[in-house]
Amino acid sequence: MSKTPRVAAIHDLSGFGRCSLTIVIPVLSAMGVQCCPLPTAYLSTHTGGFTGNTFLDMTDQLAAAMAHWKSLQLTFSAVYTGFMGNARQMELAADFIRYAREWGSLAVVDPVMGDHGRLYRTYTPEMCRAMAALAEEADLIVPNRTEAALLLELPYEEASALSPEDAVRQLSRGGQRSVVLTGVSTREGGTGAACYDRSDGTVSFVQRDFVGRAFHGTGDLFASVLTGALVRGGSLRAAAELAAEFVELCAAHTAPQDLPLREGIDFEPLLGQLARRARGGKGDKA
Ligand code: PXL
Repeated sequence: MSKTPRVAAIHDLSGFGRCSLTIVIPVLSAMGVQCCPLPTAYLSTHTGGFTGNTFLDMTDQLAAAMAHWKSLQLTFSAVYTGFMGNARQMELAADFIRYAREWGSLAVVDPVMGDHGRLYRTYTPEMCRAMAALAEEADLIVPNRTEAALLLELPYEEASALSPEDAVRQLSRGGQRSVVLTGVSTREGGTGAACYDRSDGTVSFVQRDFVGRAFHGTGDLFASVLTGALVRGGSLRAAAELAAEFVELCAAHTAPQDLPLREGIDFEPLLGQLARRARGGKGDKA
């Protein structure tokens, strides 16, 4: 049996713009983790800053691929979900998590729905309700502040006024799931995350410099590194540290290039560094 951790990744594939599977696959691979994609949709570009993108809904393929994998009794270290095309896909993802959990799999749900106080263009209220139901299945959720408000069913301003500690505790639903809330700033010029670890009930913070601008794809980059570090045996806090550090590194590399924001965060040249950090450095016990 291979010792390489294996992750089932349920996200969209956007051809241009750097997000979801074009981040998840290279990041997990660089970290020494086998990524098995279950694409929810193919889009020519992501939906942030581009108009006229194509959208091929892959719900039927998703259901068929999951059924095939179940028939093969495939096992995974984690199921990691992100951007969904419709509410049905979230039900399928929840069902797949329940299957994989029987074999000991961790469920990481990035409840991708929006950012900066606004829903992504393709998300409907019905999809947000389905995402909340999917998040019920999670061992760990990784919302940004917009998604936290949606999960807490609070107006954005009200949710943002909660202290990060209160927010993650409320999002944990009485300690049922771990939470890494992103977009948390604890000092001037800083950004990072608040982490609620359900294994010991503690809240901790990771904080790095906010460099440049809010590049597209940073949420996917953060959650992918986090997931990779966790399945390699790191603690939640160490995994969040590594994720925040790598996002900062990539932001510092991207900022001076002055690329259009919609082209995303220029992480590819830094994957070698991530691979070295994942193998030996802080953020990973393996
Ligand atoms: O990064 C989140 C994301 C993922 N997938 C698609 C998106 C977005 C955000 O805009 O449009 C297709």
